[in-house]
Amino acid sequence: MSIYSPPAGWLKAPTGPERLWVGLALVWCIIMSMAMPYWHFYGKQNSSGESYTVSAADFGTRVREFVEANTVGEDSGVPVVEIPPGGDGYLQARMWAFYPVIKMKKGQTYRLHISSADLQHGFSLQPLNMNFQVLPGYDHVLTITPTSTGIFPIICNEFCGIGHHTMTGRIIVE
Ligand SMILES: [Cu+2]
Repeated sequence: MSIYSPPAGWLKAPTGPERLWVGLALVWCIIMSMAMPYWHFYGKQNSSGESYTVSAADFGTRVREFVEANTVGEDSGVPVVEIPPGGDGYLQARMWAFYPVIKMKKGQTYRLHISSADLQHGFSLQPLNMNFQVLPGYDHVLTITPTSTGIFPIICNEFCGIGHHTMTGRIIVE
């Protein structure tokens, strides 16, 4: 409650250019609101909505087994691990790296499990602008079918400490 009331009749309906700008902003709000459900169905870049509870230690074990069984190379000291087509891959986010480097083949479908070993991180796949949260205690499963080849950097987009800006990973699609 303000100290003084405004004079009676202070509120005037917008006229002229103000009316035009308010109208344009309203139309744009409606377009952007409709873009959300549109992109959900036609964008094909959504989370598959699958997630499970997992302890950081258990997820670490799955990552280790996945790396031991499927390593095909090395990239700056990090193992490059190929997911068997139609199979499950494991990616662990931790301060301040994504482990391991994931390799996939174009046109094949994969289940990529993502979790964090410590605190909240973000999974942002460039340049596709696919963004997911990576949380400790949750195994978030993304069903992925790569449609183009190349090296796709992963960057962490949740501030996670002093090394956050160096936290990157890679998905290689052949
Ligand atoms: Cu991070």
